[in-house]
Amino acid sequence: MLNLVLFGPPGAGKGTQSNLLIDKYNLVHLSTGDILRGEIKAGTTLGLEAKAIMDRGDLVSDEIVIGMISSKLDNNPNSNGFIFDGFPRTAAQANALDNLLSDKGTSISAMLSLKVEDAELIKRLLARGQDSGRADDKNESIIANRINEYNNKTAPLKDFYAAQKKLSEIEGLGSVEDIAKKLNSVIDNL
Ligand code: B4P
Repeated sequence: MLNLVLFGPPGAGKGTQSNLLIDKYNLVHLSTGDILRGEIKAGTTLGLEAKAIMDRGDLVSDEIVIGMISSKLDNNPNSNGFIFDGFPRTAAQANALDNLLSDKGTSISAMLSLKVEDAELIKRLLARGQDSGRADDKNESIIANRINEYNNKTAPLKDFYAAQKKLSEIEGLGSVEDIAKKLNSVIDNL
């Protein structure tokens, strides 16, 4: 199985690149952000709980997102592999993911980490906020909080995967196509 963690700060291009990779490598796309936004749209109890947290730019609880990923893995028993987009975001989530995959006799193949400077992230997210309607993209102080959450709780996970010799860092500035080529070349050499 090919199991990829697509990693990077908010706005780095994780969702954008995941959409290209799922077609090329025939993988199942698991985006915790998309799943949570789906729950909000459907008006579920979980969605109501997550909405206020996401609108502030904070991270949703580990318990909720780990439960979501666990059930999605169970629902796709015959997949070629998965792209984890926006998950894991904390040490607890990374440990839980290793355990869930090991229970299924598989593991993470690689973490692909997109590197983009803060000024570009803010520019991209504010631009998306103008037409996406996403509350967390509209306001610069909420975007700053998301970047802060990433630096404090999520960026340290690079060390977790580097220790397993699974980390590849990729420059995330440039055209979507050029970045996709760089990701493809790392994946093809795994
Ligand atoms: P996510 O949905 O994961 O959103 P994101 O970090 O903003 O990244 P996204 O994938 O959407 O953006 P992309 O970089 O592709 O998270 C939202 C919230 O959900 C979190 O703040 C948190 O509250 C919650 N959450 C999600 N997962 C969680 C977890 N595991 N634990 C706890 N909480 C969780 O693209 C951004 C923009 O850049 C787009 O407009 C795109 O068109 C543009 N872009 C992409 N590539 C570009 C390029 N090369 N050049 C120019 N623009 C580009």
